[in-house]
Amino acid sequence: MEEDLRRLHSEAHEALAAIRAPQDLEPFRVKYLGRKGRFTLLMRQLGQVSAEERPRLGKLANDLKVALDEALVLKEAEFGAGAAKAARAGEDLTLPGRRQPFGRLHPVTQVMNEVCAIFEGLGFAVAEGPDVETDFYNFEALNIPPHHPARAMHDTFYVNDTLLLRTHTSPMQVRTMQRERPPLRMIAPGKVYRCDSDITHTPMFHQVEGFLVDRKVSFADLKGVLALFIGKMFDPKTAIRFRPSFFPFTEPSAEVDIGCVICGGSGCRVCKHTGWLEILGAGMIDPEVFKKVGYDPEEYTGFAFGLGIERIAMLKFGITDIRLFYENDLRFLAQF
Ligand code: 2NL
Repeated sequence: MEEDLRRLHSEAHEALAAIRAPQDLEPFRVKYLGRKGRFTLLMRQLGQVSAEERPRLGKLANDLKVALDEALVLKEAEFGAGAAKAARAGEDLTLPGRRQPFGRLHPVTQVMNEVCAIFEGLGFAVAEGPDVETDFYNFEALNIPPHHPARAMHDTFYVNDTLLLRTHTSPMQVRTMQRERPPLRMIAPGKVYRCDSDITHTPMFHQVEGFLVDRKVSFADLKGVLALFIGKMFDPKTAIRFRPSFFPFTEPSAEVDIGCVICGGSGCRVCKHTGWLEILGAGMIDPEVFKKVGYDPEEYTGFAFGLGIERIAMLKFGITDIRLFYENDLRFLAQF
């Protein structure tokens, strides 16, 4: 019996040492250590051994079995964690892994980050705020009283009588002026909402508004800051022109055009053969706005501007339909 045990033990260890592939481990375990395995069957014969021999042989059999169990565990570890289990399930761990596709930032996010980085580089702070606003912050404080025609122009989504989805990010600038004193320079990036939808409008789009307030701020400061921004955002040699315009919250007001980035000014479909593209609106903050936030318009002046991110992204990337940004088609999004 003792000899049988020792022979089986050394045979099993040799067989284990010869194993080269993880899928051979499980047949080995069944053959030697399974319920009907050779070691198990031999141990059952202990019942026939004489009573004085039984304790010693019983202990020997058990020690040899434990040693074989441990050797099997070590062998499994040699093939790597879980390899033996995977092999039993018919998986091949030598196959190369499936690659995770790389993601990227949405083109609107890319342009948004770029715009913010340029103004942050000029020392502007960044302020974000809620999409649902009060009538006061979105309209009243910006010199747009009830029944003003500009309200109809903004195609507002109302939540109830006093709450609405902000139509621009100016509310954050109003809050900042209420809370702090000049000198101030800040940009407000974020989502804005207008009930409008066609190839150049979506009901939600992104805007960056900015403003600067101090003593003796002039229109020349506005021109300087915007020229710097446009030079960094587009080609540094891009032509710029200011056209007189009107906003209830600025006086004087201007719309800013750049030389067409598509045709270089000679005229094409994108610039409607004018050679110019409108990229933002701006102006000197109206004294009425300063009064709403408790600033003395005799003491302070300031400029403000607003630009649509989707519009800039369309010009930069040559996209003709704004709705492509929001269809989540990876064939489109993966190009940026
Ligand atoms: C446009 C025009 C503009 C402003 C936004 C502003 C904000 C305050 C006071 C005065 Cl708190 N003005 N913002 C000024 C001029 C133009 O946006 O076309 N945006 C897409």
